[in-house]
Amino acid sequence: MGKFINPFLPKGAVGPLTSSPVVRRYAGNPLLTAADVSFPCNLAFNAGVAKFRGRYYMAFRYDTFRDNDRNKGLIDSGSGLAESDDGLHWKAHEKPIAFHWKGKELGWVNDARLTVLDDKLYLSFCFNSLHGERPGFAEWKGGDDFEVVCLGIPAQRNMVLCPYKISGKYWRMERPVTRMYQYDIWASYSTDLIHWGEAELLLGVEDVPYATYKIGTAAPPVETEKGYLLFFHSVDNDPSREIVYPDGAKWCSRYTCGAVLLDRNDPFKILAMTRKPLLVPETDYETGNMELFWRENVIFPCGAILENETVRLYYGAGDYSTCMAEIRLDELWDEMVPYSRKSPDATISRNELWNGFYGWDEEK
Ligand code: BMA
Repeated sequence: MGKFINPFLPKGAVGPLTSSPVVRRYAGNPLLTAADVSFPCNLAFNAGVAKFRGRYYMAFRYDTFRDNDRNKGLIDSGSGLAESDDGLHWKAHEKPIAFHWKGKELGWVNDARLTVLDDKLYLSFCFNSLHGERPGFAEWKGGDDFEVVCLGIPAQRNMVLCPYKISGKYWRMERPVTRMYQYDIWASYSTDLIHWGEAELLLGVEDVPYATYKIGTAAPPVETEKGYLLFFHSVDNDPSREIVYPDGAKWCSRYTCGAVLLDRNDPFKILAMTRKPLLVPETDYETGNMELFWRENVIFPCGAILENETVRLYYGAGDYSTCMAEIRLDELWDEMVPYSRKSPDATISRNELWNGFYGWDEEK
């Protein structure tokens, strides 16, 4: 029997990172800030984006501070729609989105991803309930109204409905809060969008060299001739980066972005991965400004649109604004190396468990 090497042992600090030269930030960044929104809010970021029936739609997250003062904390968060003819110039709707669920309206619904599926526009989200953060997705009914289709159980963010079927089944990604401090990407299938199952691990933190803490689906996967292209966010923590905010909160995370290529017929099979991050917080609108930003060193992509062999990646910057960067597909392929997941699935045999999981393995 081969020796089991525990892939989950904590990693050391990742150290300095830089964005890949194949990523070109849009010169007009940021695309959207709270100043472009007419209803009260202070931050407009983490926006899902999709092209639906020839028009571009964006569902951005808005956050509102008590008395417009970041030092007094948040009193509201939600989502708003914006529309565009070209994906660059956006006009925000005058009202926030209303999420209807069984006769009530859900609150604090944010971090939207937009998915076009069966010629309908769906919005995947996370919302706060009295029993913790719950994910779900909703169908657009026109205007600012979305009808919730399905909710997940708590302790999850980054549920993302996929825009394609695999062997006739719908699929979605999820990101449960697992193993204390490492949060991985999972996926599951459904035949009716309501009942979900056959869940398995899609990508683990241990697979991403620049993640030490958590990863999550960024945008709904993009179909290419080589397979499904899945962008993910990746978080590493480093105490040497610690920022202490005026309210005493501490922050030492950095959010970067990478990508994996998934097999078209079996998305659980990873064909290739960017072993270095594509996008790393570097510009002043990403690395931060204590007066302006909510969180420094964050880029959080939620939308990817492929047009003319170029991906437009829409991302939240500094938990403050919505930005965009472009990546040409041919250049992206050069950044990706063949890869298969370290841990084939999230199970462990009895032998492996006793030999390695609790840290007794001699190769530790
Ligand atoms: C994550 C989410 C995102 C946010 C990020 C950085 O946990 O809450 O909405 O952009 O943290 O603060």
